[in-house]
Amino acid sequence: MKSYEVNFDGLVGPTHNYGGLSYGNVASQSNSQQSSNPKEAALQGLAKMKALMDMGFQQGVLAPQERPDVAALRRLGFGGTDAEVIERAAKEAMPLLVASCSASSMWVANAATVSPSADTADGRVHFTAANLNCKYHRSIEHPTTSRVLGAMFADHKHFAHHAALPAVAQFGDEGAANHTRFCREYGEAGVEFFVFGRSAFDTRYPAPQKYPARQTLEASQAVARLHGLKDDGVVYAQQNPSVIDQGVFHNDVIAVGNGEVLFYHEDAFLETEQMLAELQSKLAKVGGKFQSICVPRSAVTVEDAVRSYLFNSQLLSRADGSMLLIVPEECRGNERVWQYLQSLTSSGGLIREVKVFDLKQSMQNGGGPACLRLRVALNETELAAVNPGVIMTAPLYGTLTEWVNKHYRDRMTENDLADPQLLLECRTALDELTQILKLGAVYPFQIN
Ligand code: SUG
Repeated sequence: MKSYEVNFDGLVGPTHNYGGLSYGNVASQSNSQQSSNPKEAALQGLAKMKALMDMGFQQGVLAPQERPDVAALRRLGFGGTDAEVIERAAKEAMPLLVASCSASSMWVANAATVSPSADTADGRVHFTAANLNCKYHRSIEHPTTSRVLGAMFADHKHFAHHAALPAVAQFGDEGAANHTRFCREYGEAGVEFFVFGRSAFDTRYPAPQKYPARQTLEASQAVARLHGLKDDGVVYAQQNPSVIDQGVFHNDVIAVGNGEVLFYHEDAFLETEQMLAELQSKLAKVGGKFQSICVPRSAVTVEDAVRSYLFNSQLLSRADGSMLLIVPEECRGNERVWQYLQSLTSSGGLIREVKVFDLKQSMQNGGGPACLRLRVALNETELAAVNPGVIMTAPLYGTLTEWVNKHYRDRMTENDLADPQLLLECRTALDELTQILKLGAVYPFQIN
């Protein structure tokens, strides 16, 4: 049976703004308070989806969340009508209003961890929504994420959904941003690679000194258990704490994998040799031939990687077996990174082509091409069981572009978030979107 990696990209929501909310994420901190352009952000994301679809890849779309999140503000004690809740929050606790307005759900690599059916004990595709509890503005995403994923992958015969892990730092889980899967074919059993930043219970693992390590070993292990993965099909590795302290807040800022290939920076991990050997031997047990491409620090520094997002790229398999790298424009803007990419594609190796995308609006908050997509490996039968409303087609691209042009503002600053009109605009837009994507009622304002 045929199988695919389907990329579901997060549609940027109408409140996209630069709130400076993510300590440890260099771009988020350095662009704090700049004015954003939500319309441009959404159109840039849609253009990437359309381009991948046009190249023949399977592409889907994941809906944004309801923002401002009035229900979240109510839980923090702001009362009255919806307009009064926003007004009070703006007056008394602007940072909380900003957090409740973040469009951060666009980075759907953090929405969930997904294990394909070939790896799981019950032969279903498993999803665990990420609790994202390192940052308040992200910790409020998972209930709606679960409803949206449930509406997209509704058929329980093929899809199993798990609620987010306990919402405490010991089980900090950032989803697929710290998870990669190696396999020969997408539909065959593979090896799932979980990368963590620290251990919550075992003091032998070193932790970063400056910035938080968002993902714990214990969270990764819990997800592997929930999904029914075999010990032989899992490898755990620790991120190098010193790169977290340089702004590598997720592993997908320093490494990316696809098929049998891991593309990574020399400084990305601890115990790298041991980790590569384990990946090699476990992949061999399912018939695969593990390959790794290490980018030396002499060619690209960690700082270059963080600024250019070289590793936050999409590594895609083409029909002829070669691979294509989708990188952000910022890679072309960095001389060393661009030079490295030229030498990589001309070396006769597996990665033959680099395609550049302008995702500046998302990049300024620390979200590159890989952050914007959730990979779901599906066989033909499973793909047919996905809600067809969320699969990208030329007409859907046209409809969504029109929808963005009709509803989105082209400028947003902190002051705009307090505008009660914004809430109405967003709800009108999202109500229409659930009809376009055939999701049913998934947002708090549609349910309560
Ligand atoms: O969690 N930025 C996101 C970026 C997530 C990137 N995702 C992956 N690497 N997979 C984060 O730090 C910034 C929001 C703000 O500051 O307005 C933010 O949440």
